[in-house]
Amino acid sequence: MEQALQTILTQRFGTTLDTATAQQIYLALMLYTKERMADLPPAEGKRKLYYVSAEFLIGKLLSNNLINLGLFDEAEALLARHGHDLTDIEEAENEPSLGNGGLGRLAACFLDSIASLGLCGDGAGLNYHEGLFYQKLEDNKQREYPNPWITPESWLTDTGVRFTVPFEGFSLNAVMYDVCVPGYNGQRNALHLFDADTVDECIIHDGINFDKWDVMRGLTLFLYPDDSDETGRLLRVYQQYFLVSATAQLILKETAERGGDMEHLHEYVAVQINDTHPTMIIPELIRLLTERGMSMDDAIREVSATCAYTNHTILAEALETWPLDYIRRVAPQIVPIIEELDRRAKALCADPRVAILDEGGRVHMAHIDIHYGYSVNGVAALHTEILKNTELRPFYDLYPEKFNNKTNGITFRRWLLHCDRPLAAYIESLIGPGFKKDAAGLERLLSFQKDPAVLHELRAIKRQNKVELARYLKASQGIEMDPDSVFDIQVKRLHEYKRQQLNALYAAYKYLEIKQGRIPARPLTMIFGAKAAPAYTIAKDIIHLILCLSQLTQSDPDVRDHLRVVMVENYNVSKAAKLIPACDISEQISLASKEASGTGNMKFMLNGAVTLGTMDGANVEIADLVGPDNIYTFGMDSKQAIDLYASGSYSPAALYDSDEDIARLVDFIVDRRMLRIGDVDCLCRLYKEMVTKDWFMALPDLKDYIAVKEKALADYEDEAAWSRKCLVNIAKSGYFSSDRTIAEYNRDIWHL
Ligand code: 26V
Repeated sequence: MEQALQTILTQRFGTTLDTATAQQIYLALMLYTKERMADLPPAEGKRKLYYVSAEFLIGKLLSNNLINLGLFDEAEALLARHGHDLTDIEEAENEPSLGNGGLGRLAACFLDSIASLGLCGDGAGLNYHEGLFYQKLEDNKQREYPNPWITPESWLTDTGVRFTVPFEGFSLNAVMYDVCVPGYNGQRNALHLFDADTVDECIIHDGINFDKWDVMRGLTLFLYPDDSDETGRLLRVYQQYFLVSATAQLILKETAERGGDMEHLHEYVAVQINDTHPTMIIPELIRLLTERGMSMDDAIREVSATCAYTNHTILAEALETWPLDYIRRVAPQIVPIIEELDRRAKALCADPRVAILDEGGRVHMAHIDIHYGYSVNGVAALHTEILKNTELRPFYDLYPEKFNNKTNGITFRRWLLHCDRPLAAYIESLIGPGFKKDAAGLERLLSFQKDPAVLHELRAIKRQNKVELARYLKASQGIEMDPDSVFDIQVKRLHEYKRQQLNALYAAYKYLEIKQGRIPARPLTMIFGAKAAPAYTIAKDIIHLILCLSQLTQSDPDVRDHLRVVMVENYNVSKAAKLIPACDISEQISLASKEASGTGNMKFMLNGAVTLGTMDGANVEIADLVGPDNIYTFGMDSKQAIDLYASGSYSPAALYDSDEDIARLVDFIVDRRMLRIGDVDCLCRLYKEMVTKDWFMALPDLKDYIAVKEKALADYEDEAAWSRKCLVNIAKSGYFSSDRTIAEYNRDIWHL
């Protein structure tokens, strides 16, 4: 490695390992790693998986790739000999933000596990030049900026493969870039990212604005362009069709090259449709097969035996429907196929709840997937039950055999071995290296539950991680944090159902307690990180609320030594890797039934944080695994929440009027101390929303939340008992390895 890096540095920059800049060393390491990955044999198999997704939140790749190649330690030691720290070198890498949150990160973890299990399966997505926006916090508000990440040399390799994607009135050239996905066991797969060669960043102006009519130049600029107007929504349809048309062409090309027989496509190909964004791959594959001479009946049968669908949400507003007219304007060639699929579905079942085309002319994307796919899965046990019994009940009655659960998972390579090296090394010293290949082996840690030296060391590692995080946030955002305070962390996309507002109301509670002289035993640091969709007003108001609380607590000498509220700017994968190992309390407080799974909850658990959460998503499975002593749960359960919605009887105003404790905290949003700091319109709008709508029912759970959080903070003071909870959480987290999840997908769905 030394010789190879030295050669690259000399040839490219006329420099040496001793004198090169971090940027130059990063580039040399990246090029070297790319070469090593190209040496790996590609995974092979008769049936090949295509994991099709609008998002792949892969994060920075250098360390992850080095770990999977088994080269990390060598690289680290080599750099150290030349006076460099691999962590600093990593800072030189741009982070691609090709996802919003859990759904995209899940896809990235899955690619890692598919390759590590030696399965033959590639990802297919889009090469967004700016990804999701870059978030800056200015004047206590979120502002959006472009987030470019592609440099002349990057992990992307132009494959030379091109497909023509036909749109109404014009066509675009889909350029296929590959990102290599090395498995932990020495095989490789690929992530194919399609791009339009006409895209042009120059059309971006004033933050993240651009002319959304200009499809040719704007197609793959951003992930989720603002869809608050029709042009934005149409652009989403253009993006989706571009993705699926290129992917479908790739599938047929590769299948032919592998000697596959199109008449039996499903024997050679499995397509996993990640949420409904790639749903049009179903009519597109049917179109391409019929174009090649297959009958409509045969094409529908083959495609239905090839495609499987994963549902990631029950939120009605997130279940995609597109006007058929939009699809006609973008890709009219698939409209007759969608109409045919709809006719057949209606002939099978007259129930309008399972129709593909509704009376308003909208296409229900998930309905295409369920009728014309062979598997429908939810992403956590509770979520799948809700799909079967409530949200997709009529479909479950029609096709009970299609429904199955695949509880999400995370790759332990990134979320333990890479992000918390001291903890991983300590675990290895206790139980040996077996857990790195088989995460279930972590259970062996349970035998140390009563070992005071182990419990003490776990606490020491956590403290050191908190010191590192404090140092990082001081350097990056000028934030002071006390590593001896409790680090309570809620990092995830901003959405009302995730209830960051509930956590913010706790901050108001704590502030008022401290002002009244009730000083906590130990200071508390409440850390938030979240991006809000640019057009989601209330979400941005919640960010504003948190930032105002941050300024208020920080500027009050009575409070700042006991309570600190911190908002991390531009929360992303690499920040997650710094935050999660430093966490004491993991906030997973969604309204029960609304968080399909959550995957942050798993990452925190694996890194020895204790969950404070509702009985929602995978929290339910975490609670089952660790037992009631090792998790803090509160609030309504999913049945209560679903029933309360169904009864239509919830009135936040009535609760506010009848409970002065709740009223006092909600009122604090518009307290004069807050209005002095913040934007009156934003705070008043949020206050009004909480009192009159509170659609995700934060107020009924507020008092229980406060009580349980107080209990957790009190328990933290018993060092050994708390450390034991951390240990049990780590030991029981093996179930949430994405290797387990992927093995189940393969066993039950893909059969690769
Ligand atoms: C999408 C949208 C789009 C429009 C407005 C509001 C809204 C709200 C939520 C969503 C979520 C889309 C799907 C998604 O990202 N689901 C997440 O998938 C993760 C991986 O399975 C899972 O862990 C999270 O619980 C789930 O929210």
